[in-house]
Amino acid sequence: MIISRRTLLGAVVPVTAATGLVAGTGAAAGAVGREEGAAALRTTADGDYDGSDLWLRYVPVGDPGLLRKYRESVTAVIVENAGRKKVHRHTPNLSMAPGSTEKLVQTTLEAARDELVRGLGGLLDRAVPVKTDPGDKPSDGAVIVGTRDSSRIVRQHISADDLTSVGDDGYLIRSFFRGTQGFTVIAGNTEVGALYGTFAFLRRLQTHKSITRLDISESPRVRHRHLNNWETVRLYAGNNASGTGGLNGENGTIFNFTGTGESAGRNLPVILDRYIVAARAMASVGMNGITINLVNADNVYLTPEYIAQEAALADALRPYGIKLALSINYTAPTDPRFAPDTLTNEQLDPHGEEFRGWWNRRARLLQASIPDFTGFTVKANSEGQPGPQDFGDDHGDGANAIAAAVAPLGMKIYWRTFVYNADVDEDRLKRAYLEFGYINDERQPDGTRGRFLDNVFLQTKNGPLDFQAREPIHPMFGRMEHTNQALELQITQEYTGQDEMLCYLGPMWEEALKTDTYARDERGRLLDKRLMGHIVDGTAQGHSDTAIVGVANLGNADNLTGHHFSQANLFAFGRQSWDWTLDSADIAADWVRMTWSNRKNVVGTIVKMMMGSWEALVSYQTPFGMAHQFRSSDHYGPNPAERLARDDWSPVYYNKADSIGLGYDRSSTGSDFTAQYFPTLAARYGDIDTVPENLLMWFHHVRWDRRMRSGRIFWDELVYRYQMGVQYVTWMRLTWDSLQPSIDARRFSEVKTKLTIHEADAGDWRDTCVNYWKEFSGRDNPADNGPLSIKIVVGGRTIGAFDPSASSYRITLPAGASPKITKVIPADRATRYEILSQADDVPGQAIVRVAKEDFFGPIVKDYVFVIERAHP
Ligand code: BDP
Repeated sequence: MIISRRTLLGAVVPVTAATGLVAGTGAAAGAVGREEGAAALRTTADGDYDGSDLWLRYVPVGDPGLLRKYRESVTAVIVENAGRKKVHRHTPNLSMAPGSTEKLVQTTLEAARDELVRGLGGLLDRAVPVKTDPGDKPSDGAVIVGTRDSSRIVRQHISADDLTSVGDDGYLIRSFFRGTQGFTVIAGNTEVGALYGTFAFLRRLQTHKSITRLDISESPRVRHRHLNNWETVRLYAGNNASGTGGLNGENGTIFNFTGTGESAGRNLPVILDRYIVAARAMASVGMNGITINLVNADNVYLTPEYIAQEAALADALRPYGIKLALSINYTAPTDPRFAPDTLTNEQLDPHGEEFRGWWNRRARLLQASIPDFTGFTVKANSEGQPGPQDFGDDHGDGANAIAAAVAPLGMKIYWRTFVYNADVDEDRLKRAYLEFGYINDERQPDGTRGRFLDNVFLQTKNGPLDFQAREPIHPMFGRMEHTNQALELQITQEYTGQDEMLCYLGPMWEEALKTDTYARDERGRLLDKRLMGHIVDGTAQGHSDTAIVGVANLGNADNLTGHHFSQANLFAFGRQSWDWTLDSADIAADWVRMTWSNRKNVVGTIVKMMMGSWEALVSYQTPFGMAHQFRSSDHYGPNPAERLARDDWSPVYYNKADSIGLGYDRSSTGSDFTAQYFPTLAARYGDIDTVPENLLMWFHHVRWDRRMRSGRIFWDELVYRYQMGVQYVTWMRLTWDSLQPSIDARRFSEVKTKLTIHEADAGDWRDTCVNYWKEFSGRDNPADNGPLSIKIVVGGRTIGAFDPSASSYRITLPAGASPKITKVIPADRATRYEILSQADDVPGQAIVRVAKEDFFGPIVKDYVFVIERAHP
């Protein structure tokens, strides 16, 4: 039976594994019988914990020795003048909803102080007193937070020069200890910097790191670290299982603008706990902005009624250093909702005063209530959204018009490059550069190059298509040297398993950010710093204004992200947008320690699950550079045969399956998209012999019988790769079961349920795709040569040709032959196997578990043999 997300929708799932057995982390470890539902019976004190604190849970430090040390080093919190620098508050009646546990603060230092009180109190399992006046000398064990302006101790111990180096958002954390006697200073140039330092300090305790000899100096590599919150689509964290809907008249969004019925009265300016939790979580990893609405923007967000609600939200987020922005629609000025201040289509001339004046007035209206409002995100001439091209103007004209209108207000325009007008080129991947590149190159009257204004960012997805699980980098990175460029990543898992599949995206972003663009300067010399991350952080080409944007996954579900493991993607996005050079495995380890447990085996096991999860998803969905095979209805499951009204929305357009092979030729013999890359990459990707195999079908039509680097032919390797993806998910499911004693009950069983669905749906991807490819290749599934292929000896006969995609195998024995498996012969010598059960008699069943460590992690397959007697 296939238990799929579509048939289940959130219900509790019965176990599917025929075995009911659980493996240890070593995959083929000993079997322990366990019944479904046992997790629910094993309630611990926090067994019902729902994940609503994200990674800011602050459970007591479990290791007694460490707890003692921490308690010695931290005995008091000192925040001088915490209440002095009140942030702007527009909304007089801002209030927490009745019964809230979070609270509103009015200064950033109050937020820092309260976080320390909460965090240290939880971690040290005892209250830590707060002092406002340190006296002459800080007491031993004091943790002092502030700026040179707010705190005398900071002034005495941290020089202005030292602080200068960390800029506006950075911080220093220094220990002034002699043995166990001494204190800790956390300082920033701004209160927000000090807040970031506070969270970094708490993170050290949460992850059981030392806190005594600290000399930490941190500052972000990228200036604007923003979320784009798509509040109505691709949101998999609404508290209603039917998708993005919410309960009690709420929609699924994290922020409630439209509550009616039972939820009426909970609209902003009523602040719900989750707003503050999200703000704390964002600040804890250094995010400093949020565009609160979908890129297919609804103009309602620009109406006075909505602006009043936005102002209230901005008030609540402001102490945490988070600034608001909005997505807008290019033709908003014509919307009758703005009457009498509306324009006609004729007045939408980007060079004219009317259009610019309108945007300036709207932006001033916003700024009057939200003084630190940062600007607009614009999706124009993309997927039916209007834009300058509808009126004979280009993206440069449109972006510059709105940018010029808001520049005097200090605001910026994030103009998206996700455009793909079919008239521009047959190959969708080429279109963005064709529409934007020439504007970047254009010589200006003053002799400089590039027409986009300084307060325009071109916001570009990491890959040239659309957030697929593996894409090559977008060729515009490095090519837009006269333009500010923002990188857009998708945190919400539209194409990476939504809220059902465990898929940690840190390694994917790391792969993209650390890809060498081989960018050259105008004289053709390779740049020194030219990884995608260097382009994005401005060091490659000397840009000082820089941005990374994450399409967010926050909803109103109890755990805010739908899948408990999707919290990790939000966390990783924050960490990587602060410092893209970080190692995604280290980030995962921090998150696991903060979210699940600090026990060594738990950390190691969960990190291992996370680290292979993305490559596994690539393998069972779109291996070897296959692109977009999603069914159009929901972008969750597969439909490789789908042909839609638009060619470039259709899986068939991307797979180009035929009797010769599979994949899209974008080399010079095909669409020549590869020519958009710098020469080194163009050559590497353009040649089927040098392109990395994991990008193969992005660039080439691959013959079914092509010899792969493994020695196998493409068809065999392709099928095995689909199988390996599923086999990894099997390993994750079994491994998660082994963690039951260490994980609180509710979250354990919720993840377990999802992994069961995940495994079934991964199998669906494999089977749907492979069966469809078979119609073109005319080949059968390979059997005896895969990573987990086996033959068995039963009743003296060697039997093989077991297709690893199958869930069970029928074996017919001659009369008199014993049903015992006497030998298992794996194809790959690195494979381990275990006979989990044997048939004593016929008809009967035997199970052989086969496992190995492959390039992205452990893979497991249970061969279930149904053994029968031949009828005479
Ligand atoms: C696609 C989504 C669509 C978005 C679009 C975008 O399916 O909902 O509107 O991206 O980025 O992936 O604008």
